[in-house]
Amino acid sequence: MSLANLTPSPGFEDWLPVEYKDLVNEGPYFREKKPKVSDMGKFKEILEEHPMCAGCAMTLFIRLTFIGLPNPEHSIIVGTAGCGRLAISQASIPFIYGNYGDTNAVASGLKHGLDIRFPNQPKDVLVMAGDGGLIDIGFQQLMHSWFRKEKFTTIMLDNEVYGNTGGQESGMTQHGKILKMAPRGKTGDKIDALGLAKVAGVDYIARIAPTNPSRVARTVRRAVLVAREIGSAYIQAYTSCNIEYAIPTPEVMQDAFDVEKERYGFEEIISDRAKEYLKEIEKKDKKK
Ligand SMILES: Cc1ncc(C[n+]2csc(CCOP(=O)(O)OP(=O)(O)O)c2C)c(N)n1
Ligand code: SF4
Repeated sequence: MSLANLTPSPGFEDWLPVEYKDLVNEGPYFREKKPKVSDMGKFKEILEEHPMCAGCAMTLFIRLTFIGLPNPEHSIIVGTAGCGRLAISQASIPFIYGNYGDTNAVASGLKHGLDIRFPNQPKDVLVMAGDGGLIDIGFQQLMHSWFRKEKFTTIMLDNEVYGNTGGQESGMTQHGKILKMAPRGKTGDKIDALGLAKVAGVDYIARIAPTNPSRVARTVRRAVLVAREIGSAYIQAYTSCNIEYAIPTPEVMQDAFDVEKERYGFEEIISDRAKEYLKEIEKKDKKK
């Protein structure tokens, strides 16, 4: 979506809601200098309202993702069934609803189509889906998109449960966890999705919890830039489900800090060619 698409025709402006006008005038589209996380609250965000549970960490992570996009006006998100799409689909960025499990195949086709249709304008494709949608039902397509080195970013919203359907265990649930619909406790281990990404040759891999907003935005930016030029990118984000894990809303952030410290520390695994590329870009950014 370009700013030109969003800008209202003359005379029509008076009839539009103030939020819409704010987005066109103050939002992060086409600004010479992108707004920073520390400016949140001072500019119109791409996502502001959503119907997800109060205090859900996933929505915080999604908001930060949108701020981190290097080129929101030329980004497209592919999502699917699961909690995250409730917010992602409310954002003013094109959203494609893939069938559950199909996201990475849809994104592969979409990315190739966009490259043909817009040879002179890079379009950033991102998959944002839950752990169930990616590591269980979408596993085959996830892995094959990585093996094919498809140039898009996959973000796993890892709440370690099927949140949207009431608490079934997923491949990313920890061993032994008792959930509403896993009353005997999970028997298998949490799948090492980072390890799988590494084996598949993904060029940019990161594990992150939403404890440091600027780091989330920077990680998203790095992933998208690598996917634009080099190869696949994967971000695995701890985005707790306060409902299924019975985390009181005021303690959601404390839980994120605790889990980060225990087992979800920030980690980046970057291929040599992606490192070189990021070094160049970040050098140019600093000069600017
Ligand atoms: C093919 C298919 N199977 C099952 C479902 C039902 N379904 C909808 S959301 C969901 C679970 C979502 O869990 P996850 O992907 O982890 O996302 P979360 O809701 O936890 O964010 C399931 C099984 C579906 N929509 N389509
Ligand atoms: S069910 Fe869990 S993951 Fe889904 S919106 Fe509610 S708190 Fe967030």
